[in-house]
Amino acid sequence: MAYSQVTVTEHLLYHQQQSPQATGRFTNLFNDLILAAKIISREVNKAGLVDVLGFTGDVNVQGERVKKLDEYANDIIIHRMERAGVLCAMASEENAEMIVVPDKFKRGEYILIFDPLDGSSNIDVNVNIGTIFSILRRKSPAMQDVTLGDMLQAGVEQVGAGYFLYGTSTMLVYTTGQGVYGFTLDPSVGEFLLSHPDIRIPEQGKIYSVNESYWNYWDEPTREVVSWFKGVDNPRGKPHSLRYIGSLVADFHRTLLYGGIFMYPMDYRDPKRPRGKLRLLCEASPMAMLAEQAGGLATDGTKRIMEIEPHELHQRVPLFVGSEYDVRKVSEIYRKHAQKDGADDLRSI
Ligand code: AFP
Repeated sequence: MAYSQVTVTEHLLYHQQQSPQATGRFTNLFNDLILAAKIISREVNKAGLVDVLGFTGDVNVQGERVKKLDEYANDIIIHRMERAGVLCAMASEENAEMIVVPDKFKRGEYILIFDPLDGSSNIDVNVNIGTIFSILRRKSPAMQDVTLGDMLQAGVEQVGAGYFLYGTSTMLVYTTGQGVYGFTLDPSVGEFLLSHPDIRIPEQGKIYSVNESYWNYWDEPTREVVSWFKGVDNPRGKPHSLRYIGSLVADFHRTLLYGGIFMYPMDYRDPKRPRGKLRLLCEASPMAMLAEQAGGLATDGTKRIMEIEPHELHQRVPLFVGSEYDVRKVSEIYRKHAQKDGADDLRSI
């Protein structure tokens, strides 16, 4: 069968058959999520035509102004997924607390963590946005109430991760730990068709992606990292090109296909509270799983993103993700500074 004729459902069923313990519940989860994304995609595509643009005036848990389409996407996913019969709980970037599937619906063992419409500040200018998701299996016994502890799992525990990209075409890119696959929505038949089988991220890239306006908020090691990508001291002998959309799904998608690195480092906007912006559970962890499954890497500068143990639902983390060579370079520079700082500390004793 030619790639372009394989639907995402066929692809999921094929992988389900490869696993003797599979019950089909995971495939059901995916199918419901796909339906929610198709509805969001339809609304995003006509965003300029109907009265869904503009701010609602509300503020979400991250202190950002919420747009109508964010709310719409959030509501659609929650509505569909609580009825899927396979989830026990969800967490959304838009909700402060975890969302337990109500008693009136059948519950299952899976947990869905998602960012319903990432990059929403780009909606008004018709730039790509997306839905990011991470799928976990609950740790506590099914007879007990699901707890926050069930949500706070390191990235290595994810059983699936991916994103929907609403762009020039709508795409689904996902992994269940057996490689990364990309599907493009064919609007004429309403199906996601396999368009990018077994995506591999190039070992070294030519592009770096970072919001460089924060230069004055960065520490010395971070400035050295970014300077390295602008420099010529690399196997190509040329500076990396800069590309930054400001929508993680779009910047990550380009990085996955073309290689290079996406960075959102820790900054010192508030010197007392240095922090990254991106959320560990609904942004960094799923992107890290995709990157690793495609042969790339993801780090916070010192630790592998996939191994970071979360301690709160909306925890933020610095993120460096992309081609293996480029991400290793980042870790190398941070390590060099950490060793130097350690030596300086020793000298000052
Ligand atoms: P919005 O959803 O508010 O547009 O934020 C998008 C985002 O979380 C992520 O998609 C981008 O990579 C990042 O923020 C961009 O942040 P900066 O504007 O600080 O560069």
